[in-house]
Order: sequence, then structure tokens, then C-alpha cells
Amino acid sequence: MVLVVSQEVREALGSGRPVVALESTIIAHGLPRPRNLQVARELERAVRQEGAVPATVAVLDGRPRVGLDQEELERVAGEDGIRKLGHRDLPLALAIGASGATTVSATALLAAGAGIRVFATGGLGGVHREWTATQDESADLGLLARTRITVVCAGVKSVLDVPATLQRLETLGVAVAGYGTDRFPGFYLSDSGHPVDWTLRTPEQVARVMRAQDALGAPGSALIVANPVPEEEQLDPELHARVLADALHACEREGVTGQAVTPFLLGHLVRHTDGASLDANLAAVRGNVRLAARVAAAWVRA
Ligand code: PSU
Ligand code: MN
Repeated sequence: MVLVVSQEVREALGSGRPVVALESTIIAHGLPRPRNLQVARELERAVRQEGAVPATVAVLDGRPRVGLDQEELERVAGEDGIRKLGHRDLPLALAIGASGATTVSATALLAAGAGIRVFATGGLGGVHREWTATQDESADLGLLARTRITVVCAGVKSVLDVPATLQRLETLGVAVAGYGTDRFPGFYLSDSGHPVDWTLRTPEQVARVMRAQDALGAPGSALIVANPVPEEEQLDPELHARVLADALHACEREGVTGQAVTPFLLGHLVRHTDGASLDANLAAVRGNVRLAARVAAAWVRA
């Protein structure tokens, strides 16, 4: 097995303790430095406070790692030239000895490979606006259609075409449930403006769905638990709409494409909301990490 699983994570998995996978792209490319390192540490601490073991995932010098020590976390947050790796990039990075942060798709693949069932992030990638012209759809969706993992997130990033993304998830057969809500959350916003068909209300209920997935067998697809940012911590919806329109224009004007699109849009929002989008993003991720830890605990108890 090429995966390097940290001793702490290995022992936790071996003894049936709860483990939560965390992605690293949000750290390396989704948040400004040096705040990103503080956040990476804070998220790991939050998982521990809830009684679970954090397993941040990244590739360092061509080795895929599940569970990072302090020095490794610092490299992900601060090293120049850290790449952004989707799951398709993993074999290339491994063969060449590259270092990179893992997106939702790469993290889900590696975490599932290590035997981890619960994963927390901010917002998933999805179908971009202007999809008909660019065909830009995050590889997150396709990978989650064939990976048995539970992803706790605040919906999909609001820079995307949310209804198109929900439709793709339906087409791909990925289960989606709101946590404590029948509205699909909107990442920076508590409500994306779109409904969700299923509502789950407790970590135990989420764990029961996971058991039912296993009982039903193939196809091994994900479960998306969409957990809204608390309303009092969301980004002002009007400010969001205004700055996002501006960000999308800037993206087009500057000819940003491919992997650079998401970090560009998120960065633009942070700069033009005076950091308010960052606060909302962090509030969402924090809530997701805590809920994921509780789901992981219910899962190992089950
Ligand atoms: N959620 C955040 N910030 C991020 C991301 C998610 O709060 O930076 C990252 C995730 O790693 C996700 C990726 O997988 O953005 C999607 O990128 P793309 O649209 O290029 O697939
Ligand atoms: Mn893309």
C-alpha cells in the first residue's frame, strides 16, 4: 500500500475509535496565509474536542499521507509551489515526487483507501455557472458517485450553479440530506434558495443511513450531509450577491480557467467583503468538522 497513514490514525482505526478526514486544498488554496495554518490547527483541535482523531490528507514529496504531524501541516499551509491535486492528479504527483494539497475528490479517495468513513470540508465543488461554454464541473461529483464515504459540508460553493449541481448529484445517484433543515445550504449562506428532499436530525440517524448504504451494497456512492452555517454567522445575502457577480466578471475578464477558477473566486470574495466571507467560510467549516466528529462517533458505536 502506498498510503502513509500516521500512527495515531492507524491506531484509532485499529481500535475502533472515531476518525474524521480533513482536506488540505481549503488550507493551501482556499484561505489566505498565514491565517490558513491557524485554521488547519483549529480544525484538528475541534475534531479532538469532540472526541475523534483528525486525519488531514495531503501528498508530500510524492507520498500520499493520511494524518499529518505539525511540521507536515506547516508545509501544506506555507510551502511555495504546493499544488492542488484532484484525484486524477494523484498518480502523476506520486510518480514525480510532487507535493500538493488534496481536493475533496483526492481526499475522499485516499481517506476511503485508509478505511476512514467520515470526512468534513467547507463546500463541495460542482457545476460552474457558464457550464455550457466551459464544461467546468468539479471532479468532486464523479468521485463521490463511486466512493463510499460520508461528507459533511455546507452544501456546494455558492460561486457554482447550485441547482445544476443538485441535478448532477441526482443523476449520479449521490445521496443528499440536509442536517436539521429541508433547505439546501448555500456555503456562505444558510440557505441556497433550493430545497433538499431529505432531512436528518441526529448523528445517530446519519450513522443509520450509512449502515443502510452498506446493507444495500453496490454502488459504493457517498452520502452528503449538508449542514448549514448558523444564520447569525452567514454572509449578508445582499453583499454576497453583489460581490459574487463582480467576482464572476473579474474571472471572465482575466481569463481564469481550470483549477484556478475556484481559488480565484474565493479569494476575490474575501478581499471584497472585508474578510466577512472568510468569517462565514470558517464558521461553516467549524460546524461541519464538529458534526463530522459526532457522526464518526455514532458510526463506530453503531
Ligand atoms: N471548500 C472550501 N474551500 C475550498 C474548497 C472547498 O471551503 O477551497 C476546495 C475543495 O478542495 C474542493 C475544491 O474539492 O475546492 C474544488 O475545486 P474545483 O472546483 O477546481 O474542482
Ligand atoms: Mn473546475
